Amino acid sequence: MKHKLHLDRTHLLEQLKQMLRIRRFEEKCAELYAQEKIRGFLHLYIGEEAIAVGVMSALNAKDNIVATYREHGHALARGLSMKSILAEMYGRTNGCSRGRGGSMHLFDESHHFYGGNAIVGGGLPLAAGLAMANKSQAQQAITVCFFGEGAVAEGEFHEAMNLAVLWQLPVLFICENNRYAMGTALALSESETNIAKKARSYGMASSQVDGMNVVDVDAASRMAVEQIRQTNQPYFLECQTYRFRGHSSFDGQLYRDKDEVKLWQEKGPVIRLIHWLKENNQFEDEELNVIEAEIKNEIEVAITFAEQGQWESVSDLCKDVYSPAIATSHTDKESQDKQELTYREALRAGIEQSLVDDERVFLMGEDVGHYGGCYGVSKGLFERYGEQKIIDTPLCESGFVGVGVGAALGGMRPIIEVMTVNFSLLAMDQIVNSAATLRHMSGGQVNVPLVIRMACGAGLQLAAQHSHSWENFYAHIPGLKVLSPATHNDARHMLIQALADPDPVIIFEHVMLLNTSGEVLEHSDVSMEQALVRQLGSDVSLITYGGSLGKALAAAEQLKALNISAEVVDLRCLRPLDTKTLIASVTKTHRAIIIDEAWFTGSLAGEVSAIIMEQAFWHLDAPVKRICTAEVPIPYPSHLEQAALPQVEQIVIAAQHILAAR
Ligand SMILES: Cc1ncc(C[n+]2csc(CCOP(=O)(O)OP(=O)(O)O)c2C)c(N)n1
Repeated sequence: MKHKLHLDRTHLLEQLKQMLRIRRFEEKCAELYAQEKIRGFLHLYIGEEAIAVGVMSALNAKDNIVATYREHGHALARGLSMKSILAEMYGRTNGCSRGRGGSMHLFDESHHFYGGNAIVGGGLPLAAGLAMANKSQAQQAITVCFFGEGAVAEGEFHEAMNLAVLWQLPVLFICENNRYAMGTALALSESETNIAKKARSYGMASSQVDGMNVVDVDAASRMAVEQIRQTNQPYFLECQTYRFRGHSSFDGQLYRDKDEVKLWQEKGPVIRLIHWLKENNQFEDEELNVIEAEIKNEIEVAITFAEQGQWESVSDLCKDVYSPAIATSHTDKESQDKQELTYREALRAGIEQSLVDDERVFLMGEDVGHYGGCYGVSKGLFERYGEQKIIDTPLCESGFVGVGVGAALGGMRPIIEVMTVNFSLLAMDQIVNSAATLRHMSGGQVNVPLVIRMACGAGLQLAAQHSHSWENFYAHIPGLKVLSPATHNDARHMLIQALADPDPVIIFEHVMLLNTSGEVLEHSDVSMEQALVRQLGSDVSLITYGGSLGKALAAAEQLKALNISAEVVDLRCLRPLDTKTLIASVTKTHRAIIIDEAWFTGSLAGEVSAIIMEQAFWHLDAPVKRICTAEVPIPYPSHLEQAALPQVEQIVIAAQHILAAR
């Protein structure tokens, strides 16, 4: 690759200073770690400084950065203050992530520094998503993503490479190839050790550079950044480097010998630049002393700042898990026009309204476009709204959900469709480790206004890999909101409410509802987080959600004939749970049956039951009963599938049973 070297003396002295800042800062961090002032893992960047310094000097203030857990150097070179970085490592509220992230999660939105990601490979789709947001909003910014060569073995690496080229995203991928992923040498983990070549196989422009030479990294980065800005195509730069210290604070370095380390240290980036400057009569020892003194002073100031920082009060423990509540408006049901729609049509109407109302909204997923959606929900939308708004993705759940997370971070309002809940397991990393945590890890600086819709539930004889109810997995996670629209009206309106929410929302759409018809209002009449009593009753509360609501209502009807008055509570929002409504019902009826299509063990029904025990025990006249799916992967034959699932008859028998002693 041809690139012009930037050999201006002032610039080189600045590069040297920036590398030395990182070096001396991290040497001090190692000491502070030994003194137990810094805890957790500590991954030092020493030896690799030329990369962060070289790359950052090629960027503009508006460009985005996504880094890894070895990111002190990136943060310093990007311009985050040393004080705020050290305070973060101390866990204090004056830290750059308000003390919530620590060494591995440095954030600073004002510098477009989107973390510190401790999931190897996890940052790549996210960076592609930020780049997508930049591109959609016609910003000139690019996104730079740093990662180690260990990430190259991860699926998210390959998914991100493909998507970045396919969608022409302005991302600069910087692979910091320091030859070891913890203790595993590159040759032991990759069949092809030329990493730049892998990127080329995706059709991405790529090159290798000596990552121990800041002048080369600087020049290569400038060339790459210029090319990205001109072409809007991604670029891949493999920087060959070496870390002089262990992987982290707990590394005995048994996998490499001392001579090898010594050899690399001799060609280290700092020493090398100093030698070159001296050989070319550009540098006096006195100048080095001045730089070192300035850095020493900066470090002392940073230590004082960190040590004087406050610990967050325990009363604020759960701060920044969710954004502050937003005001929502609702229209009284009685004053509205109604229409009859299928559940599928109601979902589509919700998507369509959000596309029309908000230009930041787009729908993305496998086969949502040309095919019309796996379950036909988005049929016709591609023709009406075009490929910028209805985006077909390759089969890469982690990749496109991660892109959605990044795009949401970058100001878009993505609706991501995952074909079924079973496939969402492939995207768990991005949902749980990224979407649900970013707000908290950044100390509330960023939020992820993302909606993920997915089909769930059994009944179509789709057997053990397409039929499950795993709402409880997601309802377990702080940082997510989980909705289960059981009615046509909720199918129509919940999506719009979810998009207005600043936090990530998962919506479960039960496949057995898609073809059913029901009443839909013009406007939403109730908050998405509120449980609703769908039928009033006085003898027993049937508590349920999603695909089981119809069964509970049918059971209530049959119970009427048996002189049992059943109240039906539709939870609607599974996280946060509206405990007030369900407890009010149980304290009135004194009996509860929970109907949940998940398996018994670890189900949401178990959670609701525990809440009732804790909050309404003395109001109960009978033990709480759960009706869940049998503990078997959903079988294919219809009679076995139905035998596994909660049925109306079971609810009726259970109600009779617990009311027998009345
Ligand atoms: C998905 C995932 N798997 C495993 C780990 C544990 N882990 C942390 S760092 C690391 C090595 C990564 O090496 P590399 O990507 O080359 O980056 P480097 O540490 O050398 O900078 C491993 C295995 C992790 N954090 N994330």
